[in-house]
Amino acid sequence: MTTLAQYLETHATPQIASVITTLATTSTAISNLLDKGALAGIHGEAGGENVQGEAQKKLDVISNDLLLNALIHNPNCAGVASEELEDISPANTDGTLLVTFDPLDGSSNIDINMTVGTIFSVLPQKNTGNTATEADFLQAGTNQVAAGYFIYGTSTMLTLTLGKGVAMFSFDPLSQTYILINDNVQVSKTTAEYAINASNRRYWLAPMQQYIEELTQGDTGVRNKDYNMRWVAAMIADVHRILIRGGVFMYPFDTKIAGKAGKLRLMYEGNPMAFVIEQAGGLATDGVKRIMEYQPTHIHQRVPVVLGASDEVEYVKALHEKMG
Ligand code: AFP
Repeated sequence: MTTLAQYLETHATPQIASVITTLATTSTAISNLLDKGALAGIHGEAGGENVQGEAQKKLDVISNDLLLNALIHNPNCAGVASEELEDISPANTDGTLLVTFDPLDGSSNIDINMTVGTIFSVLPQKNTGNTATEADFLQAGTNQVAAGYFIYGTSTMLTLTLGKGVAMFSFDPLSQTYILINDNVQVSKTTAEYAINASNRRYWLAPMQQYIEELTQGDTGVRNKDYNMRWVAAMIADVHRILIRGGVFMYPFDTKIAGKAGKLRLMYEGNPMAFVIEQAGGLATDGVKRIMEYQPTHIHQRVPVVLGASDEVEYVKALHEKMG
């Protein structure tokens, strides 16, 4: 049995290991709160809105505070950016790493006792010695040195990439440690399963409408295959399923809200998940362009997402190129 601590000792720099350990320790506190559920008084709305204009759940706020507080006390962490907070939080000027996180992805699932998770991305701080600013965070996803997610499902798990493949860990409640269960997670090149919120169909661009139309034609249609659909409304869970049994996940460009390129956030969801999926052999684009090559202009910027099985992601790209 390999524990997370043992894995980090041989695969990560001491600085990255320390930050991942802080994230892992905090994830167990979040997981414990989720286990207590309604008994811990954590269900329901917190009463405010986050920077994205979304109603905050109590547990969104608690998870955000737990992660923020733990990370800013880690000497290796130079700054933190959270999906829930308007501004970045500078931490230790001597720190060499910046951390971005979505404290509780899929938070609408909390009250219905369904899967949620914490997504994180670790970037290098190039301005060590100075107080971190938003500009320090505006790095392309290709600069990430670590990324992954904690999934609070029927069991709590960690999926982690340090840029050399993807490892999956399962939390053992007895020893209170994460145990390695797969050190070489791979996304299958082909699939017959897709994930998309189809209620947004009328807002999609023509190539995405065409793609989903083809997938729903079944084995007598253009794709000669019976496709199945799944949607958990929590990106971590949909991505986790793809890592386990394959698939393609999409939150494409839509015209639902003027000026917003889809729903998902580049720095808290798009980049970390793209890093994980690519490291597992899949692809992650905005439909055409590689997500990790976006040069961010704002920490809360949105990005259309098409990720997972490379054959499908390539097919979507070809449709966009053909149909314009
Ligand atoms: P919340 O964390 O605000 O619930 O949003 C989750 C999410 O960003 C992503 O994890 C899901 O894939 C997506 O939104 C679900 O969106 P729909 O509301 O369109 O189903």
